[in-house]
Amino acid sequence: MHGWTGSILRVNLSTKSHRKESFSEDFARRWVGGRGFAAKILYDEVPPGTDPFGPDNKLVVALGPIAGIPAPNTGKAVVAAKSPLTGFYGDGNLGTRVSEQLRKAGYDALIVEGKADGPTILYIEDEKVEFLPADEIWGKGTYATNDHIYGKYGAGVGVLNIGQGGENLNRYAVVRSLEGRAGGRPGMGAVMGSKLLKAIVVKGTRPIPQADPQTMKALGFGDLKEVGRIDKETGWSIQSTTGVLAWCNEVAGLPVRNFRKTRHPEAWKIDGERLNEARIATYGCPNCTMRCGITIRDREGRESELDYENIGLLGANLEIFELDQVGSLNYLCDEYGIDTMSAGCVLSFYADAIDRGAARGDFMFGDAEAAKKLLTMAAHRDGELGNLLADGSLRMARAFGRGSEAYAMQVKGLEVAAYNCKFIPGQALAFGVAAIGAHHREAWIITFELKNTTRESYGPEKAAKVIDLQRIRGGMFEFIVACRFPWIELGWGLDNYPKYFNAATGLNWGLEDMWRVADRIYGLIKLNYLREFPNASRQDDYPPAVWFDPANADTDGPIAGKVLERDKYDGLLQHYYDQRGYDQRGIPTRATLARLGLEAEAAAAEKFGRLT
Ligand code: PTT
Ligand code: SF4
Repeated sequence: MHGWTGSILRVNLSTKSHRKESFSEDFARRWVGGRGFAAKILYDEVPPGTDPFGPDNKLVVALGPIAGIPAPNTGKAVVAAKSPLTGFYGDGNLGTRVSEQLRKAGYDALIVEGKADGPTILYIEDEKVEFLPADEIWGKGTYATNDHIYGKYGAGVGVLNIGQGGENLNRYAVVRSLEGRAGGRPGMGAVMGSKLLKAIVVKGTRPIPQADPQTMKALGFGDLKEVGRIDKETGWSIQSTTGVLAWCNEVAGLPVRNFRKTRHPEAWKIDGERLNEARIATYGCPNCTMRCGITIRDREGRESELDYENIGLLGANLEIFELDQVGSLNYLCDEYGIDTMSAGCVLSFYADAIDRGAARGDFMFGDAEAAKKLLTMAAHRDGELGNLLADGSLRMARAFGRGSEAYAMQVKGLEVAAYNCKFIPGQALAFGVAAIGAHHREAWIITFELKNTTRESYGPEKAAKVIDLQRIRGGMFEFIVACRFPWIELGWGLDNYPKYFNAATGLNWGLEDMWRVADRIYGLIKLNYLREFPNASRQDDYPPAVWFDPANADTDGPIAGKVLERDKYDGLLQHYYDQRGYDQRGIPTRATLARLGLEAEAAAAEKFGRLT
């Protein structure tokens, strides 16, 4: 077997033991890596009903056959576990040197099980595995933790770590890496915290196995250069992801005031142009020539890295239009290691609930100083309110009652990304059917939808496009493990990826082979969902109810008077199910499961939920 190391490192924190396990070629071809490995491992090893914060939950860090090798944007890793936010499979993808270092250490994945008896740093160097005390840094934020680890192990190691959010089991705590990156929105950082695992440090010294290293080298280095050239030519990284903010405002797709409004006259104050003017430094993941991380000075004078999602949800959605204040909120999320997106939605929901009389309190939209205090309380589970905020908007809505669930901006418990879909049916569907809850990672159909079809359409072409994008974004990039930005932002050809994959593995795959693996992974995550929620229904694939509410329609602008229509959305959802081969509840049928080669997994699911 080429391209894979063929080994997984299994570590048990309770017994302080570890084992190197090999996997078969069949496993490698069926699941490839990253999200594929993680979904399969968690399906087989974490039974339904497992407490996400208990020692039986497992944290998986998984890489793919091109992760870490010099080719465009391969410095990424998938972190996954049963999510404490959504109650089923959850994952995220973050830039980190772990991608290269873990593979150099001889592993394609790491499984962490059990619970340590005290704060721990897991140190991995090739065959050596150590469980080191982390008392010195427990209670500290991610920046201080990073400094400590850098100081101790040198800047070249791969690191994943958590802040106070993860330690205190905030349900949307993320995992952070040294490159100023964060991942695992559905609480992967809290799973680390529940295991008293403060950080994972990885160092590898061996070459990453490749079938054809010469071709890979020529191809990879040449293409890295070319991607960098295209980025310069197009100027994409001048504003990076934040270029989209002004557009969202123009097309009435920006989240403003807990998604009540879709545009704001002051949005220009926090857009990509302003961000670039305020830039003090640029950061990127390893193996990247289009570095997209833009940092600014925040209100307190600290360096804070901002992307579109962060500005959209901590800025516009809270009606905070001072960039340095948005930078401060973003800095706190990074320091505490909590997801900026869920944090933004949680605070906007709280302000909205107070406004509508469902909750008590004096927090108001636009109040940046109060928002800072609330983020700190949420990260530390400080008092009753801190506890409530740390549990995410769905649990808050259930506690508030009074119909507030309608405007808790989440699907399956995961808060929505910064696209206001009150009249964007295809993107609303993309949130509804995303594998792990309302993430934009899998199907970002909004630009296609607004530029190439009619906005009003609920036709099968939109369901088809969502599936295409899921195969590419939620599938291929998540299991070969590479950043999708060269493709989506610079138009770097998708055909390049099978080339890298084949040079690494010696196989002869095309894109169709990739889509088959992608569909299998989607099918498996659905089975995982069914096992955890045997009463799964199509209602679970609906976006927030407020997007269907005529009382929430814009009063002026391009979509004045318009909202999503429930019966039409249901039709669009049915197109999606029909094209995927799913039943009326959104669960793959037996015939589909057989086509995907998931017979054994289906048999395991049937003990818990019905298949049709
Ligand atoms: C991702 C989600 C995103 S997606 C953003 S901004 W984006 C937020 N970033 C956060 C942050 O920062 N700090 C923090 N405390 N919380 C944060 N939460 C949010 O997390 C990310 C880039 C971006 S920037 C995007 S779109 C692309 N995402 C990719 C992906 O998902 N897969 C892939 N193969 N390639 C991708 N390339 C791009 O990577 P989650 P990152 Mg993160 C600081 O992981 O859980 O999926 O949430 O990954 O390394 O920070 O890079 O406008
Ligand atoms: Fe990382 Fe951005 Fe480069 Fe992607 S484009 S690898 S997210 S720096």
